[in-house]
Amino acid sequence: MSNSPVRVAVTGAAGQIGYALLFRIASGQMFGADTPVHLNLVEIEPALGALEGVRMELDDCAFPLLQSVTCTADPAVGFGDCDWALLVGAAPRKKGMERADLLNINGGIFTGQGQAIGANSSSNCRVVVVGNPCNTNALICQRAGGLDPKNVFAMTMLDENRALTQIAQKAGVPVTSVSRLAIWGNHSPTMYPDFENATIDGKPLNDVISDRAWLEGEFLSTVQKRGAAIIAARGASSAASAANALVDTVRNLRTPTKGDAVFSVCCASDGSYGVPEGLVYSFPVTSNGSEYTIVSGIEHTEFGQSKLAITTQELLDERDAVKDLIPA
Ligand code: NAX
Repeated sequence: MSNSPVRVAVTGAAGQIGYALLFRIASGQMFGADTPVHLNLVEIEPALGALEGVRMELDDCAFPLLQSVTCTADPAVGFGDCDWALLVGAAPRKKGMERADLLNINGGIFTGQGQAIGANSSSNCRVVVVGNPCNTNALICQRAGGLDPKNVFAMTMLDENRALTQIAQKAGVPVTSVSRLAIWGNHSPTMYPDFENATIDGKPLNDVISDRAWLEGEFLSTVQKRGAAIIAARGASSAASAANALVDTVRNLRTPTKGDAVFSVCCASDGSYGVPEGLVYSFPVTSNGSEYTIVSGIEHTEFGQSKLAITTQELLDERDAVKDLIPA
């Protein structure tokens, strides 16, 4: 039996992540093999020509679940009645641009998109921001649109997946053996992949991997700097793995979490772990299929606490840099 259709808006749909993402949504990998999808593809005016080519390719796949494709540069149309808004598009950082400039340019984009979502989307629309700086863009979007903070997320699943594979390879186990390896904080090089609370085949990770110097050194820096390493090797930033992580994020949020598993997503802090309330911060969470819960009771050593302090401070600085864009 078929479920009701889902309407999904994707911004930056003509970009490289968009190209890796749309075909996976249309084939049913994000919402399941029984859920028909409508795609609302949102781009800036100059990219509409390229977007038309993507639409042709979607047509040429004859996906049974794909009900319609709307291409537009008008956010009011793009976010109209959408159940999910996947905000992938963002202005890239150009040479000589300071981080504050990037924050402000993207702040303008995410203000407009937040307002358009608030005015046009379905009342329970869930928003996942990928475009960087994604945590602060998500905060701006949520405030500008008056959106329920519980419905607005930013993505750190790619960082979690990167960390999982590094740990699994070091321990010589399949990735499925590694659990509870959550990313904390900002999607930036200050993020903290918390290996101290992770498990391998149910045992504390620290009991299986005794090479503490590797964990604190090479492991952390590999995960934190993976984006830059991919640009250096490929000449372009991660796209297929980012799209894959977005598929994982939406599936994780829509599916009840099994057993003692957790997953990483940036969501509004409720004050847990001393993170100021409202800050969009990556935590380990679980889902019951419709709502998520920040996992409580995790203990951090002094080492872990020092890492959390750094990434929290960075997010506070980002919030401060865009304070004019955030209505109180
Ligand atoms: P591309 O430059 O290939 O594509 C971005 C697309 O967004 C372009 O087609 C552009 O026309 C469009 N765009 C710009 N402003 C827009 C607006 N106001 N409305 C609609 N569309 C707009 O970048 P891509 O490689 O696809 O990356 C997209 C974003 O993802 C970047 O900001 C990037 O930094 C970010 N990433 C975030 C990751 C995460 O884990 N959170 C990982 C991957 C990626 O680096």
